[in-house]
Amino acid sequence: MKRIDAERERRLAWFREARFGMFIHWGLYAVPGGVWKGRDVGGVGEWIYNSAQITVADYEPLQQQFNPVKFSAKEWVATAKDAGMRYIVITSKHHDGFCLWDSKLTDWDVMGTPFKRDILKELAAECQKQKIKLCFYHSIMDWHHPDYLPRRGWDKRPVAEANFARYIAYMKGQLKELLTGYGPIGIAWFDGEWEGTWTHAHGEDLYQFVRALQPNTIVNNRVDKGRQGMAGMTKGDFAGDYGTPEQEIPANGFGEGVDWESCMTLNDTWGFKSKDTNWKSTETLLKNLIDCASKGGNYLLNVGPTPEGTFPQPIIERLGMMGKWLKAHGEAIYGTQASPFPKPLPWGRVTRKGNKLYLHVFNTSQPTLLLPGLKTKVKSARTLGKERISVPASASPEGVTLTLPESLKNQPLPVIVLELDGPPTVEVSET
Ligand code: FHN
Repeated sequence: MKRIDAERERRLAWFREARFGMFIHWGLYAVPGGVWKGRDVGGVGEWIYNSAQITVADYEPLQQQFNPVKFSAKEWVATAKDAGMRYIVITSKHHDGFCLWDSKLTDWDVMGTPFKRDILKELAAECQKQKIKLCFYHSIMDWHHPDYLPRRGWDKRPVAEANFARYIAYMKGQLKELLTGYGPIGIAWFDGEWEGTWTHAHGEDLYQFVRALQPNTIVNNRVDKGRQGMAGMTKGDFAGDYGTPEQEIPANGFGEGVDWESCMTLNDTWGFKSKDTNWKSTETLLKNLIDCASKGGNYLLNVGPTPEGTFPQPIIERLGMMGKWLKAHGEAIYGTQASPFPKPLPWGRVTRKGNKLYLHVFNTSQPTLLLPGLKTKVKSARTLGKERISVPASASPEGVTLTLPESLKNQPLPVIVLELDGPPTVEVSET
C-alpha cells in the first residue's frame, strides 16, 4: 500500500474527514435469524448457510420468504445521519451470493422475492438526498454461484462443469451494474478474498477494473491478498487504498498517509440474529469511535436489520445517543488527525486539528491530566461545548498538566480543547 499519490490523497479526503460510517449486513439470512429447523445455529447470522451446512436446494426457498415490507430507505439513511455517520456500506452481495439489487445477470436477487423492489436503488436516491455517501460491500466468495470454487464440503454439485474464470466475468458484470447504475459509489468494500482460487493477479486486475468504472471510488485492501488476518493491514505490495481491521482497534496508529477503518458489530453478529442481545453500551461505542480517530482511523459500525426491514430498537437507541454526543463534540472527531503522542494516554485519547488538540477524557476521577512531553506553549484550554469552561494548564519539564474542573467529573466523555502556539511538538522520553 505504498502507492502514495496526490490523486489518492484527493480521493481519500472525504473518507478521512468522515471518520464514522454505518455497515449494513442484510439479506436472506435475516429470515432464519440464526435459527434453522428450530435449532439455534452458533456463529454469526450471515454464515448460517455454512454453520448449519445447508445445501443450495434447502437455502433457495428463503428467497420466497424475503418480504421486508417495513423497509424505508428514508428512515435508514436518516438514522445513520442522526447518529453522526457520514457514509453507509451495505452488503450488495454477501457470501451466500444473494443480490440486493435488480441484477440482469441472475435471478438470485431481490426481484425474485415477493418484495420485488431494488433496495440499492432506493438507498442510492435517499443517500443523494440526505448527502450521505453510499458504498457497496461485495463478497468475492460466492457459495451459491455454480462457477465459484472451491465448493463447501457438503455441497455435492459437480465441480467438473465449474469455470472460475466465468465466475469472475459474472462478478465483473455485476460490479459494472453497481458502478454504473447507482450514482457515485464512495467505497467498493470487498471481502471473502481469502480462498486459494482468488489470486494477487485477480486482485490487481479487479482494483483497476473498479477504478476504471468510477475513478473516484475508494477500494479497500480486501480486493487483493495482502491483508494480515483480523488485524486487517496489508503487508507488501498489494492493491487496495486502506486497511480493514475487524472487531479490533489497533494498539497505535500507523503514521501519516496510512489509512484504515475498523469495522465492528454492535452485538456479536453482522447479520440479524433474533436471540443475540449482547449489545455494546453507548459509552463503549463512543470510546471506540474516539479511539479510532485518535489513531488516524475510521469506525465502521454494523447494523443487522430484521427480515421486516427495520433496525432493532437497541441499535436505534444507541445510535441516537451517539448522535447526541457528536452534535456537541463532532468538531473533535470529523476531519481530525491522529494524536501527536506516540501511545494512548492513561486518562483518555487525543485528536488533533492543526494547532488544536482535543482531549477526550475517559476517566474523570483524577484531579489532573498530564500531556507527557508536550513542548508547545498552550494559548488557551477550555471545555468543548456550550459552557466553554476555562481549564487551568501549566507547563513543566514533564510536559503540560491540566487541572480538571469539578463540573466535568460527572459528564460522560467530556472533551477539552487546547489552542497551541504552533503545531504540537512532543518530546518522547526514553524511560
Ligand atoms: O465472513 C465475513 C463476515 O460475514 C462479515 O462480513 C465480516 C465483516 O467484515 N467479514 C468476513 C469475516 O472476516
